Amino acid sequence: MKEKKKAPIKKNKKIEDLSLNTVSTEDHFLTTNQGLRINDNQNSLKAGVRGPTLLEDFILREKITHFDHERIPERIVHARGAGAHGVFQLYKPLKAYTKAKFLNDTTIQTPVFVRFSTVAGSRGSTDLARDVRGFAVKFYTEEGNFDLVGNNIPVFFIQDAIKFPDLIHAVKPEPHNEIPQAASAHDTFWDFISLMPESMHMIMWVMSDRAIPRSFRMMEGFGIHTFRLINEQGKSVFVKFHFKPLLGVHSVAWDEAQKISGKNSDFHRQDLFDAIESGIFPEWEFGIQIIPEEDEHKFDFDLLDPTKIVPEELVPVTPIGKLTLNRNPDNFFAETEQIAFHPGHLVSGIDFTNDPLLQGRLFSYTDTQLSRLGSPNFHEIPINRPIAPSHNNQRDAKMRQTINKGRVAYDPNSLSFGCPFQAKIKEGGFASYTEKIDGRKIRERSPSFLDHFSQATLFYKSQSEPEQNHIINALSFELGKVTVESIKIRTLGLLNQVDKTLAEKVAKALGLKVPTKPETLMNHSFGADADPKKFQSQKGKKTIEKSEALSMANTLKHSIKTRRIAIITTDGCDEKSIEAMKKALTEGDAVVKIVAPTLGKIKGKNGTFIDVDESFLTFSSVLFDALYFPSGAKAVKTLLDHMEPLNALDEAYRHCKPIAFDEDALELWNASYSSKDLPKKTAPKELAAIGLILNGSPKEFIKAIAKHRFWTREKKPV
Ligand code: HDE
Repeated sequence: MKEKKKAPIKKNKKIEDLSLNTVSTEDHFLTTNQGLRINDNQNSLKAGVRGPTLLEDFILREKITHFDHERIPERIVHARGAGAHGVFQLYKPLKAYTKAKFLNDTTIQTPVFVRFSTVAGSRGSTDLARDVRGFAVKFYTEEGNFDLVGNNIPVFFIQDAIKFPDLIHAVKPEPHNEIPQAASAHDTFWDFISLMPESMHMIMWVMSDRAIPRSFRMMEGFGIHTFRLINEQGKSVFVKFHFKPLLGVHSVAWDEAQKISGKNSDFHRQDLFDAIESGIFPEWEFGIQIIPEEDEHKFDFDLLDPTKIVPEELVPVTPIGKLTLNRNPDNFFAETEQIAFHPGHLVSGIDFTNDPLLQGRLFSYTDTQLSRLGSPNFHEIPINRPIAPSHNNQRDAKMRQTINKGRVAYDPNSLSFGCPFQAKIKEGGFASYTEKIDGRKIRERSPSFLDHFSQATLFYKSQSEPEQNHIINALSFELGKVTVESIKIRTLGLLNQVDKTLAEKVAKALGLKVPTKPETLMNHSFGADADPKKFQSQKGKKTIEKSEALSMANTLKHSIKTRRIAIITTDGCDEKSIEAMKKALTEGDAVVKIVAPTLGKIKGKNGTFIDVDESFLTFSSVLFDALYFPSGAKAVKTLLDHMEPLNALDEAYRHCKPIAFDEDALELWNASYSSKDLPKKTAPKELAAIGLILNGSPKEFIKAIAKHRFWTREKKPV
């Protein structure tokens, strides 16, 4: 067999071009799966028009049998998700660090598919659960698929893969009654956590607003584990992967998240789909933190410990390229559901480290695809196929698509002249990094993993005051749902080691006291025969006190792109007041909707008809980022007669969103509960500083929307 010539990779090659299985519904007759044209798809074959259905009806049976098997097992974790196609474009070659071609050739646009997800909930659960979000990227590179299967939080709950089933069993609905769905606020989760001090850093993140993102498009992504990059000379450096969204990192309020779950449980999925359909493509900068081999032991934490970050103040994140999502899937099941990620899908130039969580994952993902997708041929499903040609001697198995020719399916062979050949390293052959390993077989945690608190404290201390308050409230909420007092007390003991004031505030909300001797109640993360003293969790020395990068208060706040703004009005509105605002907002690429008591059209005071997008029945303030009440005395009077406008106003105020009023609409502000929340004579300038624009100025409103939220309006926790 002659070696096939490599097909040149087209720029921005779409995955759909690679799929042999796309079927259009437009240009075909309806047929059976065997290609027989169907004449009647409305009636089954019966013995007489009122008689029994005949077993002979193969058309009916084929259709119903297929239907009966339409579901595949959902992912055991990350079941709920949404995805999109896109491209990765490198900024400049990384030759010094890696030989991976897609990280060296700036003329290539590497196709990608990204799937975002929640972790705990099942496939039909709400998008807005308090949870970690999956951020899994499949790079279809010329040298094979590279999957970066990460999350929107840079650390994880546990240090060793062997604890994963326990963690997931604890967070999933309790097995006796399958309650609660997609929520960590229950006994079993906190029971487990209260006995796992190593989870404290992650707990700070999941109790922060990072766990209730405004949009998938406004989340960071992290590879979490330390990986290796390997260059042509075989030299290795350690690397951490980051994605930073160009729209900044933004979240919603917890009360809002819970309400969105009822009003539109597909909120994130829809947000992603709509943004891509509207042509405002989500973008991230892909960045790396490089740590030379010689610096491996320079930190006060272990690079192999997945409960630790490498603070950006110690090792900056260098942007190396841009990830753009520019095409929605054509079919959710075929693409988003059937995509199969695996941290072990690697390309030459990237390699693993010995992080014990990563090592366990390397087993888990193929195993899970076998049970979920049903066959080792899952790589042949169009969304999983590499664009690099694949040749090997693997054969057969369920649902094999490839028709391998010839009689040779073994290596070495002479009958096929040795084909397919092994590739030399310089021909792109993958060779694992030849790390020196010299150790005893041992089931033990490395002592360098035992500082369970310093980075939890670093995270908490790095938050702004409102962010800290949100963490206190989230912990008080979650533990408030726990029914067993000893679990709450144990958790308070752990929190106390993160930050004393934090623990005291949560204890106060729970009506409890922080335990004085928490140490005796914990540290279960060692084996039965181990000496507990050797494995006591510790608080190590701090390298830095604060990290700006950890606080969302310091995120980008420059754009109103894709923010949703409701203009609430009705007949008698002032057309100019609407038009000027709408124009300014849409010029900034915001999404503007006219909301009125009923659908149809409203009539302005000058007789112009304006289309209504949402009625008071379908509208909810929690589905919008900001509200605008235009002028028009008659309209304002009607709005005051309805419950919804003032409810929406007060709700948006509570959720710290920008709200603008023009002239006559000030009457609505004055009638609101929110206006009474502020000192009577608060100057308009001070109000503008907390996102309340009373002069109808589009410019000021836009500035406020770009800031996203004005958390200082909130009441402080107990
Ligand atoms: Fe996963 N994880 N995981 N995980 N994970 C899965 O694979 C697993 C972990 C992550 O959109 C499963 O195809 C083990 C860390 C994402 O399809 C499964 C351990 C991180 C997704 C699995 C971890 C992740 C998964 C379920 C501990 C962040 C969704 C379905 C050793 C770096 C990918 C599937 C998608 C999915 C196992 C820990 C991220 C069961 C055993 C840490 C984003 O194989």
